[in-house]
Amino acid sequence: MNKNRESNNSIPEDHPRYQSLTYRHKIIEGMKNLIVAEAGLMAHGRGETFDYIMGERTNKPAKKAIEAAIAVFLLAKHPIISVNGNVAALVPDELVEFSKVIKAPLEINLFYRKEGRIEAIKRVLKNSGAKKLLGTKENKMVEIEELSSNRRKVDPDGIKKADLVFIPLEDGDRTEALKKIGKQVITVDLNPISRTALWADITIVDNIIRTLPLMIKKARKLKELSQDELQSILENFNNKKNIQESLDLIIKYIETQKTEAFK
Ligand code: PTJ
Repeated sequence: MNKNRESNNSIPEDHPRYQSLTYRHKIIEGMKNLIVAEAGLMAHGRGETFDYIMGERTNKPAKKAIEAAIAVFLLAKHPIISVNGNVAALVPDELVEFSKVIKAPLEINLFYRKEGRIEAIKRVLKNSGAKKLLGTKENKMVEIEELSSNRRKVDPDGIKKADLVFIPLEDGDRTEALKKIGKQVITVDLNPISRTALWADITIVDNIIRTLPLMIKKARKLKELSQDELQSILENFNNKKNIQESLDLIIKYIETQKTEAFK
């Protein structure tokens, strides 16, 4: 194989940051196709920064949070997966597969409701094999009063009636609102001190591109467990402590880089 072969997005496959640049390209393409909001580019950049200072790998606290998250999913009566533009652009196949394995529907829920975005996201998820999508019929939507952003518009058969809402890569105020109306919340957020990360019941501090495949694997495994066994996973999980462990890893990584990077 020609080591310098370029893929169709002009990124040489032997580039040391090939994977990161490929996902960056997906976000850019997604923005051109209306899947991703303009602000989604900045959100992605912020995520990259946190990923960088955690060594760009799924750390132990993230693995613990993934296990707890799957236990919560399997114990929930009406779980739902909320999909925004960035997630749809980065991991559409994995979203659809996870939805099938964990038996939770996908609901498109956007902060920036620009004309054509719902259709664009619907298209990408259908191409990945989604059969049923919630949040796509404007005249059917109801509102969550506690929320003033566009995210207040939800599907009555999805987020509205859910007891558990999975909100990966989320902006500030929704987690707080969802908690106030009694929902359980799971998030994936590379920023361990974002408002969403701090308010969620389970915070997976990791990159969604690594997390979702691991969640699918874990779901297949934990499906075999009894309700009591799932409960005991939760009893041994402390979200606050887990976030603090992620922060410790960042501190440790930077401390190490302080010497390693200059060798
Ligand atoms: O598609 P829309 O209209 O619903 O809008 C989606 C965005 C992401 C633009 C919107 O929700 C937003 O502005 O979000 P924020 O406030 O930028 O927060 C997104 C969070 O996700 C930040 O804390 C980022 O660090 C984090 N993040 C970004 N990329 C990743 C990530 N976390 C995990 N994996 C990533 N790949």
